[in-house]
Amino acid sequence: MNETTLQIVIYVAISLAVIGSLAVLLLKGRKTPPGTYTSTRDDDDRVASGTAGTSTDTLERPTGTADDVIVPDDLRDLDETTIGTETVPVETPAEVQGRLARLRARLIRSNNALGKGLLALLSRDNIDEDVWDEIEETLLLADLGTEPTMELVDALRARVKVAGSRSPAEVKDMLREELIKLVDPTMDRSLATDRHADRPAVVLVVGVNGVGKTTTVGKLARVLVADDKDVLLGAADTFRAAAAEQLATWGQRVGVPTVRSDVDGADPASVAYEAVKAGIDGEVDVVMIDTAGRLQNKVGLMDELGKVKRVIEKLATVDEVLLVLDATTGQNGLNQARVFAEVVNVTGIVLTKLDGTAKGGIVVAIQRSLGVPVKLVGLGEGADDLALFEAESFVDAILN
Ligand SMILES: Nc1nc2c(ncn2[C@@H]2O[C@H](COP(=O)(O)OP(=O)(O)OP(=O)(O)O)[C@@H](O)[C@H]2O)c(=O)[nH]1
Ligand SMILES: [Mg+2]
Repeated sequence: MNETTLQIVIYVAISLAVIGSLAVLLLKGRKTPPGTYTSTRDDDDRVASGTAGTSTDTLERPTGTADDVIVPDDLRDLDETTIGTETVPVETPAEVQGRLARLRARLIRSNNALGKGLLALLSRDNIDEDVWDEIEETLLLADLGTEPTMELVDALRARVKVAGSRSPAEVKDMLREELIKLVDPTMDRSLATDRHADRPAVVLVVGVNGVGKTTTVGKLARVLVADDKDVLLGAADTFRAAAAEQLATWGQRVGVPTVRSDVDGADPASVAYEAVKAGIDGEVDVVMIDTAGRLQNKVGLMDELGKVKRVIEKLATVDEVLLVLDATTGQNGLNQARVFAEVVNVTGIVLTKLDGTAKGGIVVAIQRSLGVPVKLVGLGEGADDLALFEAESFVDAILN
């Protein structure tokens, strides 16, 4: 064998060894994209969260009641994202305080016709029955709901009678006061996101499909990060393959990890459980769980949601259940709200897409029908287009 042949043999041998090692690594590896995710789990973890005394190789789906099932199979592929700084640059979220006032242009654009219309009608010298009818119609068209509309019209009638002639400024003040009363500034709109002594606050986000749940979780993560909180996300929407990816991307943008399953159709309750467990172990302040939303009349979805909540409650309390509703869907949104409220104890409403509708009255209608405050409003698709709701700023934007 001459020297060149020997060199070729050594070269081929080294190449084979490198390829072999890579193949072994790949076989051991998981399905997640390289560089973006690293598993924080090992086999011991899986056994610990599975059925005691069984090995990972022989784990089977446990039988028993649905509430007890933390399905080990589903847990096998749970990953926790690392902060994907290489692929998604970490951003600094916008200041949270006063966002509604800053985003008022969006509300003015969509809801100003309502305010302007009411002011014009109420400024007429002679407000006869026809005008009152028009006022009533304007309010109903804005989705205020029958009862609040009647209340407002009665209050305005009484005040107009007492006031006699009115300057435009007086009319505006009067309408502002009465609208604020309806929107109810006394409702507690604070978010229960303060960490408990030994565990994180848990926020569950629910709603039918397409209303903006995942977007809201992403935007809210930014609000909490801006407030200096440690946040962890749980992708309990296991129905759609892209759902976890969508959520994880939101998280990565503000350096927040996401617990997810790579198995399509994995048990959402398992993912929620693992997320809360990771949140407890990692001593984070808030764990936020995104859920799937198919039609509310599917009993299965409702059962699933109830189970997600009960399973989380084995580890922690669910401090906040946010129901996301699309403001553009009007009455339909109210029906959805009632169905969800029967299954989970809704503690706050997130009203999305208020930038795209003139039906701002839905705020009042929803609060009345559920007895639950609107806590957040979505005013656009941008990352920081989510604002804490404030009655005064909202009414001011409508009447501007
Ligand atoms: N204009 C506007 N669009 C919004 C707002 N919030 C969400 N969206 C858009 O609504 C669409 C649906 O949002 P998602 O967050 O995916 O909705 P989802 O409820 O998670 O949907 P599923 O996961 O399919 O149930 C996206 O295109 C969002 O950008 C908002 O406040 N204003
Ligand atoms: Mg979603």
